[in-house]
Amino acid sequence: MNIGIVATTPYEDQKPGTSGLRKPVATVRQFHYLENFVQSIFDTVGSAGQTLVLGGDGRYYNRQAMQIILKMAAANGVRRVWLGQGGLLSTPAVSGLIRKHRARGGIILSASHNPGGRQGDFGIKVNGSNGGPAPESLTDAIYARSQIIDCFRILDAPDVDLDRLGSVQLGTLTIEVIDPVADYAALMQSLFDFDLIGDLLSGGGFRCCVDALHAVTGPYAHVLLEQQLGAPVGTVRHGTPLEDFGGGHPDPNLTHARELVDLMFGADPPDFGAASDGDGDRNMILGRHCFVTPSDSLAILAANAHLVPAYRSGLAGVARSLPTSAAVDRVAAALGIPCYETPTGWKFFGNLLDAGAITLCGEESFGTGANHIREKDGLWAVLFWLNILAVRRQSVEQIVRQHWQTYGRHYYARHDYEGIDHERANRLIERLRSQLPTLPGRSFGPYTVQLSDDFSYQDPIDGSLSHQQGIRIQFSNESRIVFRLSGTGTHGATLRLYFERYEPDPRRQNWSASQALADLIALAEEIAQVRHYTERDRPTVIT
Ligand code: G16
Repeated sequence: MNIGIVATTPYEDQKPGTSGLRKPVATVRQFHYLENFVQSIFDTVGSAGQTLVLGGDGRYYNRQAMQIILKMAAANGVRRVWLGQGGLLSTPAVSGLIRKHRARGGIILSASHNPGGRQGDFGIKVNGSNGGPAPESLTDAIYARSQIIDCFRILDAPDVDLDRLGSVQLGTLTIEVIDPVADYAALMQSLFDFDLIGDLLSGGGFRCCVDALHAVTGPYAHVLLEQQLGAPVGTVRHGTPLEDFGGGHPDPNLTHARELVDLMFGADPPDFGAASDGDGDRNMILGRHCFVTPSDSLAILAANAHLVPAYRSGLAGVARSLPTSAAVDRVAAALGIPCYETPTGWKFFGNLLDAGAITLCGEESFGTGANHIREKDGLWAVLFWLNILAVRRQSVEQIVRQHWQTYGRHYYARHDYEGIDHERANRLIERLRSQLPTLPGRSFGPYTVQLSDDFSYQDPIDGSLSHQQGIRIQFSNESRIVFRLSGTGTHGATLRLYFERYEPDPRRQNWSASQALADLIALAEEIAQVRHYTERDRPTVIT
């Protein structure tokens, strides 16, 4: 088998965003586009003699891209690749495998919650040796390399059988094709009380529905919930991964997981409902006629962590991203543990987790996780909730309402304006930035601006600085509006507006979020002229 050294020319648009390189399939399939980026990864991390983990969410082009990457890994001197059978591995499973095998890192082929299929998106995420998303310093270096690349290395070899378990040799590279679920399932068993959850799920009185949205969590959920925990077959819906996610949008929120939402808000719903995204790192939690916001979910997990074997001895600390509500801050204060506020992006939790400064962390974007791996983890959150329900034997709604009574309710909503004009989106942000110094002290009805800035973060562990991470306008009555541009969209710009209002009085905790936040939503319009700049009269998605 010969190693080919193939001349190439750079593509300008290979800068990774919030979560790796994410592009339309048509872009990734351009001549040498994938090869250029993968060679830039190998050149930057130093691949010779290394062990890597390779997986993907099964979306269109997953298998073809796997073959190219394996042949390039062989030509670049990689020693061993742990590969999920069929090219499948969820993002949390990759993180766990990197840690288990002390690998140099991993490559995950996924555009996460973005649609798949021929017309959809494709993505390449790079993870480091701690199992977490590559920090900005590494993705910047990969990008810099991609801008000067002039050749890539690839082995001239037949395709690898991705479906047969066992070792395969590709030149000097050993490929271990493994069951994608087994190691992850063992890790979950080490964290949760499977006997207790099993009693709940198999007892007959409790009904549960997990919608895998035809994405990667299907095989994991079938094994964990139905085979190991004894939930009835049929508990997991849409559990077969499809290249186009069955034409759906694998994003677990109130808009895109519509079928599950209709079930949970319909007549005689199950007791518990959950969904995950394309690559299995996000989660949405529902009860009967009850949606748990991701911010509340994080706070409730933290407040109930002592009920779960892995966290029985307490939490070192917690962290949330800037736009996530401060619900978890109140739990941390009550527990007497630190709470960190980071920019959006899971990579910012990595140092805190590695240093042992935090145990749990989460984001408003349906991501929750802990120190067992270095990615957010959809099924872990589902099992955590089931463990709590199995101990407390209350409904999801009772648990949420009791939480609000104890800590107060953080009304919360996110408005997304997707596919808007880049230039207009930037102008909105620039205009807001120029207003920031003039806002503190100004009153808008009962809302007086206490603080307004463009969030900067200094990593408490390595001191690195990240600027312009989101514009926050904080009011004296503990309300907040945050504006930021998404780092994961692939068509035009996506503007996100986050609204939060704190209500400690249990008698005023029964409004809908849209009622409770109406004033703040109007205020955002007044301050930022959202309709004018987005040329839209309403958001594309509200969560
Ligand atoms: C990625 C990151 C998340 C982050 C999200 C934000 O999620 O892993 O940590 O919260 O992007 O996206 P945006 O910049 O669009 O608001 P994922 O699930 O797409 O990998």
